[in-house]
Amino acid sequence: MNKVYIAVGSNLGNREHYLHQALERLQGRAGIRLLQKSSVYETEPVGGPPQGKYLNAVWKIETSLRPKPLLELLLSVERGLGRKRGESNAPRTIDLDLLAYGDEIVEEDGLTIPHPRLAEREFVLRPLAEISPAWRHPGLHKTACQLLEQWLEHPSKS
Ligand code: PH2
Ligand code: MG
Ligand code: MG
Repeated sequence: MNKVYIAVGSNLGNREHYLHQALERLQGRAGIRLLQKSSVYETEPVGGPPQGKYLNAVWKIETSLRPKPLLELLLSVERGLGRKRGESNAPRTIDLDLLAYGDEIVEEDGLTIPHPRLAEREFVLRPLAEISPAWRHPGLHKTACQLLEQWLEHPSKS
């Protein structure tokens, strides 16, 4: 079984409802088990057009699905919850990003793991460091805690 981190975000409509529904739908699938979830953080939007605040969280799951089928599942849950794809960084009902998959490094078309902007995003690093401070980024060789400290010393806004 593989340990996977998923970053979730919502800033459109009933945000709590979308987070809750996304978790229900993922947990309802064979081959997925929730191990841990972070607190829910309300965060200022980073990038994109003017838009409302986000709710963000990170979930740790255990899964038998390989990265590509897991990504397809995340995208199908997003679609099922009314996610429309258009302009990048536009407001969304739900965003489910595959942050990390065990300590694998994956670079395929449409899929980069760990998530390429993980270390630049406070809204990801805070919930990740809350549940797994000692998790180590397999490419940057730093823990979630160290990445958050690094971000706080040199905040980036991407
Ligand atoms: N997601 C983005 C862009 N900006 N800002 C916040 N606060 N939270 C997000 O989840 C987020 C964002 C692209 O996926
Ligand atoms: Mg995202
Ligand atoms: Mg996404």
